[in-house]
Amino acid sequence: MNLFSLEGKNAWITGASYGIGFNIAKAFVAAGVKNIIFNDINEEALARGLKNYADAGITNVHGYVCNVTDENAVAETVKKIHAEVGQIDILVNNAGIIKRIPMHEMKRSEFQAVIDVDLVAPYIVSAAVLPEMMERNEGTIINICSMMSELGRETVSAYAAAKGGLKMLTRNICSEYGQYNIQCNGIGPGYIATPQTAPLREKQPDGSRHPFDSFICAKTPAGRWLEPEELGGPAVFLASHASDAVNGHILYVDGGILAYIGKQPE
Ligand code: NAP
Ligand code: GCO
Repeated sequence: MNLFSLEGKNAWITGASYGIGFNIAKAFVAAGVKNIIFNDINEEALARGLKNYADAGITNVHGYVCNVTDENAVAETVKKIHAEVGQIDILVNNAGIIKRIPMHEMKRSEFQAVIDVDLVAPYIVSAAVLPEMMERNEGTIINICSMMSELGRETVSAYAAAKGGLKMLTRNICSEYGQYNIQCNGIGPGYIATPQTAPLREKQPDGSRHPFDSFICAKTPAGRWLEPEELGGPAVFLASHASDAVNGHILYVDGGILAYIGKQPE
């Protein structure tokens, strides 16, 4: 038996048109998943995602337009997935946003928007898939957390509040639904080179590196940003039978940031 096989499984990864979610999908396909299901916020984003999957040669993919903060849209999407694809064996709550604004300048609506996508949506989507998982007495939920589930920094108050909350939602889903043979774990990515972090890596007008770019390399033992592909292996582990006894755990995939005080300036 291949402990890491996902053969026969259907996996729904939210917001997986590109970035971390898309790369987790690619790793799931390599591990033999039967169907990848993903959603994005509108037709245009969905079409871009479908093209990315087609370009990667992935054909067992089902895309849906669904805003994960909209309870009715999520309920409709779950119904469609059950009818058109089948049971949802694995759910990855990946869709996320960030707003980098000093907290005292942030509007309540901006703070709320981040909380809605990064914390409330994982509750909405998990609550929508749990009943069927409970009926089958089997299921896996993976929540994409963050360094900001543990650490703060200037300008990301809403994001840190949401991702800290998501860590505890993960532990609570484990506590509440472990009795149904449901595992809920989190992945806490470090600093990953995706569109979300592109502004932090932008070259300065004089061609020099963005100060945050240098800062993150100094904070990461390997001295580099991580690539979204590097989240694939940990996600396969948490989705597969290899991790059946792992529950309520946040697996930090951070290249060692949380272990390291950082490199002193030269
Ligand atoms: P990304 O490149 O910005 O991708 C996020 C995806 O979520 C996009 O496809 C986006 O769709 C989708 N999305 C946003 N709001 C949505 C909504 N309401 N409904 C449906 N889909 C929605 O981000 P990423 O870097 O791959 O991040 C993925 C996850 O990892 C996020 O939860 C993020 O917070 C987390 N994370 C990222 C890093 C990092 O360094 N990059 C580190 C730790 C954690 P559109 O853009 O197409 O609208
Ligand atoms: C930031 C970043 C982060 C990361 C990530 C860290 O502005 O500090 O965007 O918050 O994206 O979640 O793990």
